[in-house]
Amino acid sequence: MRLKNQDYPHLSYIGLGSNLAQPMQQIERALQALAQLPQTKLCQYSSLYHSPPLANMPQPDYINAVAKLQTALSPWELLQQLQQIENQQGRMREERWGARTLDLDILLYDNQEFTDSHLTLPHPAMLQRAFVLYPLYECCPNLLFPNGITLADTLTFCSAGDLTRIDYAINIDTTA
Ligand code: A4P
Ligand code: MG
Repeated sequence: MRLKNQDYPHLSYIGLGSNLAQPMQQIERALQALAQLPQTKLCQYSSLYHSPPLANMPQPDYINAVAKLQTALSPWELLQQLQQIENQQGRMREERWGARTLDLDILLYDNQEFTDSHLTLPHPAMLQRAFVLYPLYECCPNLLFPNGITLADTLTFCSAGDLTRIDYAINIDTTA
């Protein structure tokens, strides 16, 4: 049965990152997996972006992107589904901030603001990260954060630095 828009009442933005095992293909595969999630519609996704690792950590450069979802899953159900996709793509958790085949973070879920033992929303470091904010801007230039600050204003304090947009066409059906 084809679901209607009102069957996916929540809006969420997901940050995707990879710096191992063909990162561009990892992100493409992850977007395909997001498009197949239950009770969820992949509405939009950004271009891919290249940047060096945070704090000059000794690991390969990253590819990042952002996806916009509408979903009927709760934030915890969504996190569980994202972790399953990370595991399917060979994610190992050896050290915090270590190199990874795939990292999927829930950046925003509606206007929810909370911390519990599994989740912090919005994602705590997103406002300082060019590799999150610039792709997010592509998906939603008018975005307002739960604290009332606009994404556009936030970007004026976050230089793009070494972030570069990649000319790589991904083609995933977002109309299903
Ligand atoms: N968790 C809490 N809140 C959330 C949320 N909003 N979304 C918990 C997702 N998970 C959330 O995550 C550890 C725990 O955080 C999870 O079990 C979940 O319950 P993890 O993905 O297993 O570990 P991690 O990836 O090491 O932590 P995190 O916080 O995702 O890492 P970061 O902060 O994303 O840093 N440089 C560039 N250029 N690009 C990058 O993408 N990424 C990192 C990783 C470092 N440097 C980078 C990049
Ligand atoms: Mg993560």
